[in-house]
Amino acid sequence: GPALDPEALRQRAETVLRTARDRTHTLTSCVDENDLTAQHSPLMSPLVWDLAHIGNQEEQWLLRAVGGQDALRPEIDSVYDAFEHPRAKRPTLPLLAPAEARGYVADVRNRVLDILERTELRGAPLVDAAFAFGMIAQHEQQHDETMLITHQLRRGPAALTAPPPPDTSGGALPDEVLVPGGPFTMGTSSEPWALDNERPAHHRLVPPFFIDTTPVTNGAYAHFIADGGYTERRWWTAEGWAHIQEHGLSAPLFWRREGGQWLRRSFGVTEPVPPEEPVLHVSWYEADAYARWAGRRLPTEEEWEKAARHDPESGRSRRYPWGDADPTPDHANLGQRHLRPAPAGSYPQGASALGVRQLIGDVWEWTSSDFLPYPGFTVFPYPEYSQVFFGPAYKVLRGGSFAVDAVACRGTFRNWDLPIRRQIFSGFRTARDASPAEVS
Ligand code: AVJ
Ligand code: FE
Repeated sequence: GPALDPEALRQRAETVLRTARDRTHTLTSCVDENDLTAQHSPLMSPLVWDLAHIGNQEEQWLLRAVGGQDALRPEIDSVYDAFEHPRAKRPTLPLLAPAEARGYVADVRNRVLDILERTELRGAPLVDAAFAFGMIAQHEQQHDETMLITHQLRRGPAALTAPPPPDTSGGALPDEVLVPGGPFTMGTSSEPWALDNERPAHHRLVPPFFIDTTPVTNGAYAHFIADGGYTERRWWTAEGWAHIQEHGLSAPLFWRREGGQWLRRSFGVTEPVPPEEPVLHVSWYEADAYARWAGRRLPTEEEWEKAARHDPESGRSRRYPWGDADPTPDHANLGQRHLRPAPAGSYPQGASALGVRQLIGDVWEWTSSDFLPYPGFTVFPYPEYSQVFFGPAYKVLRGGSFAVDAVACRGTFRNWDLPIRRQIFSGFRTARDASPAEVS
């Protein structure tokens, strides 16, 4: 954002750390001890693992690396190392019990706030502009989203509730928007808390294309299902087809057909699938098949970012679709204020320069692109954040969901996951090439 003076920067770092901790508290205090230590799905860690892992990462980066202090609990580093233990095995580890884990994260945080008070936030890359503090706030928020996924998978009555997002979708919108061809600036070299995979800023030449004005809705997705989408081989890649056969998939995760209508389970509540909301809990394979059925394709990652950031008047790339100002509740559905996406076409104030809606917040959007480094990429500060995942196994998702906090979301932010994943808050929009006649 705009360059902050040292005191404002310190205040901002403290605020984002506190916001993350409030959310962590909400997610870990609304269920009992059994629910914290149980494994609600083999896809996820016990909630109490995420809790202590949040504290352990904070200890490693802010207490040890920035503060230069000795380890508080060196013996637990390996228990909370995500690479040593797959999620399915984490319940068998000697985890800190809920009360111990709470005490540990609070102890780390108190020491970190002291360190923040006395660290000069300039001079070395890790502390410059409070980078490591911003990185750790983003890390905690990413695990808060992971814990929210665990809550969604959890059986039993609702533990979390939230009001629905406002419906600001009034008025007819065009189905698609033309994004003119030409160069644009992708990635960033100036966003202080951008993570390594978002860097550096570089030029890309993108041919003209059309992109959906809004994410694909449940109603549209239900047409795909009703039209035999899951039974016709021709819409699917070979891997996608094999995957849906092997697992017997015929609808998004959490959907169920009953009495001639689609129901879904959403945070402990079963409800009719709302046709106007963006579709949620689909894999890359499903998104890709839908797009082919619709006679379209997924956007590439660079197309998505150009649609989100390119201002055709100035030729520059914005921080967010609406401009450079940080998100407010009028711009986007972020931060777990709501537990669902807003109806397609909502958030007119969050539209891009070209009129594309809901690029930020609501649902993560699958792109057709593999997760790869940008030209000039350098690991910072550790290879296990991004570098070890680069390659064809992972597909890029963009834009964030209702479960993403603003600190971990911007026009350049990149997420990635396996193409089979659908417990994540994933949806998509579609695109197509623009023909020469449509461009002139
Ligand atoms: C960027 C969301 C894929 O949760 O696996 C958390 C973020 N990295 N701890 C993940 C992350 C290390 C990461 N994603
Ligand atoms: Fe982590």
